[in-house]
Amino acid sequence: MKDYEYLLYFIMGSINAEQPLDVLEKALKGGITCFQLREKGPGALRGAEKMEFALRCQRLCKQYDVPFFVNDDVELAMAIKADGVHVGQEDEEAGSVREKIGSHMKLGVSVHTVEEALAAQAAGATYVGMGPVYPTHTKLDAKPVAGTNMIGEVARLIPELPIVGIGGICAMNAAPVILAGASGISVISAIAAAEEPTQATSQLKEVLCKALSKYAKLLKGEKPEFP
Ligand code: FQP
Ligand code: MG
Repeated sequence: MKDYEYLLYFIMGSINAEQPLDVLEKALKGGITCFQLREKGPGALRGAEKMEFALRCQRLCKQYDVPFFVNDDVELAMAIKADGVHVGQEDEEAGSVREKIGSHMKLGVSVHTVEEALAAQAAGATYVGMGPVYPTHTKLDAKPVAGTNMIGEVARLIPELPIVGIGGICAMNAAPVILAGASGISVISAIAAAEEPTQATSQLKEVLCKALSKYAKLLKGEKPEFP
């Protein structure tokens, strides 16, 4: 079974927008289903300021009943009782994170191969992030563009493990990620850099919902009614 909690997964840090809390609230109003605080890069908050900002984001997410994840910082995630934490292959090892956070908190792990996906699942990952699906400017140390093929492979091999596609995804190119078997997509710029974040979010959501119903029909062997 897929878990559509990750259908529209917004990631942001304080440096990704001029008014980040305002953008987060607009994204929540527009219908994001999950949020990750990714506080890194030049000028990112640290220490007490980071914690304060995290708590504000968390409070907003609670108001909209949207799960709140922390990127990389396992200690912060535990200190503020986030819903989950996300780590990559260069961060703390997934198995040791799972041991620290216990069985209740959610764990996202970035993977780039089938082997990494299997290892992440064995280590206790709740979902995996896969990308960059398309070229991105937001992450300077991003790996080469992966497209959607690897998502399809992992989805077929581990159907019970939700996959989140990430990297360069926007309303125009989101559908193929879902049709490849991802449970959702993750965006930073498509919402944080939008002139109207609420509208950008609801537009993305509509594209995703349409792609999902098309995907469900394809799985059942029915002909979808829209292109
Ligand atoms: N997938 C996702 C998610 N979130 C992420 N932050 C990443 C992938 C990337 O450690 P990582 O994780 O490779 O880089 P960074 O810490 O710089 O983000 F699936 F949640 F969308
Ligand atoms: Mg990381």
